[in-house]
Amino acid sequence: MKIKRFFAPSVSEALSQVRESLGPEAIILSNRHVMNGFEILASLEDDLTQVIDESEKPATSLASQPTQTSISNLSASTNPDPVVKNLLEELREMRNFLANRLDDTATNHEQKPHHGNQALIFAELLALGFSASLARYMAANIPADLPADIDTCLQWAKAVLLHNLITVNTEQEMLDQGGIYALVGPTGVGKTTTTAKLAARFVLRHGANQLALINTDSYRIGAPEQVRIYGKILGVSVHAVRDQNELALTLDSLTDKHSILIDTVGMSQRDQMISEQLALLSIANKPIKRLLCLNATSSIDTLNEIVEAYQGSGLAGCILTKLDEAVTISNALEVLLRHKLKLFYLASGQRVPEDLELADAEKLMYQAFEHRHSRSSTRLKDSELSLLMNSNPYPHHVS
Ligand SMILES: Nc1nc2c(ncn2[C@@H]2O[C@H](COP(=O)(O)OP(=O)(O)OP(=O)(O)O)[C@@H](O)[C@H]2O)c(=O)[nH]1
Ligand SMILES: [Mg+2]
Repeated sequence: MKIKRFFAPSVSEALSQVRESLGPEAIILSNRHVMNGFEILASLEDDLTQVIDESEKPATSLASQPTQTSISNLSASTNPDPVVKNLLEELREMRNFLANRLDDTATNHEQKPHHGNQALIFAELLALGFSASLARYMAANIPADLPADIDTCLQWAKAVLLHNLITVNTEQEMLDQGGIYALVGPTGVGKTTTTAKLAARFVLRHGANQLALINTDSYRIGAPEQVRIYGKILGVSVHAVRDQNELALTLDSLTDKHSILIDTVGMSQRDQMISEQLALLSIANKPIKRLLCLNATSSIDTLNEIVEAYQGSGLAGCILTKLDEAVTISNALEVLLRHKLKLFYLASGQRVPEDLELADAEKLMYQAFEHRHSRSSTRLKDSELSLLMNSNPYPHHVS
């Protein structure tokens, strides 16, 4: 038997050499990773058939058969020896199996850097608290030529997300420009407190007589009082309204004001009354810009539902509240990115007016990625990651 040795830097190159030299019928006897490359030992099927014939002779009483039997002879034979036939069949299967495995290995080996980065960014984004759908999207779009290095991959992801995050850059966009703003959102998210913080910020820049506060919460005991107290402290006029008519009349009486802030009733995103509130705030010739207050500690799914419920004909933007209580802000950032919501302010505490600042996209993204260094329960171990990437847990689902 003639056994040939082939050596190349990669499996696929070694396999090509085998095919070139011995043709597609070559049998791969062994393959192994050696220093600087791969070594494959291969032979031609005919050569191997001879060896089998020789070795099987004593055990299979082939004495009467010709010693030099080729595969074609055997298969063409009208009376082939069943043992030899079985052995040849097994060898053929083994060769095909090995060739397929080596092809797979070669493919995996060649694509490894890109696949590696895809797995890396997928796992990292999950650990940072982003959703599987965002992690999947980012993994699918990571450039193939990015070096296989965790920091480079994370920098790329951060830059992409940062590019898509919309924030106001200066006070000019709201407090200086002026207009009518209504703070809307679920119950207890911090609408009244944030209204007071914004009012204080405005008074410092433009004076108390340039601002008016309106409260639409006449349902709950004590709610109008809360705004009234803030108004009194700041020296700003406060007006309570019960319906759209009263709101329109009040706005008509406040045309001399630079800015008007409306504090609204908190409503669950599943409350049918949200559409009524939307109607209340839709007054002809009086454009009211709605700012949605989002609690940064809420989950991605909850925040998504809230944005969808409050979207209406369009939100001017949003304010993130309770950042001081949030372990990570990736959930809130993902929702802003998904809905292309402009972020105005960040509230991170109960103190009025101190705990309010302008949104800073870079700082927020830094915070989101900084979470990586803290321990995260969502972080996968390397072994779990390879399990995830190499198996299909839902074999009956077509992805
Ligand atoms: N930790 C923290 N607490 C906040 C923040 N903003 C508001 N709060 C607190 O959250 C609670 C509810 O605040 P409100 O301003 O009354 O909330 P709201 O959205 O007006 O509530 P409803 O009018 O009942 O819907 C209060 O105890 C506030 O002090 C914040 O940024 N961080
Ligand atoms: Mg309130």
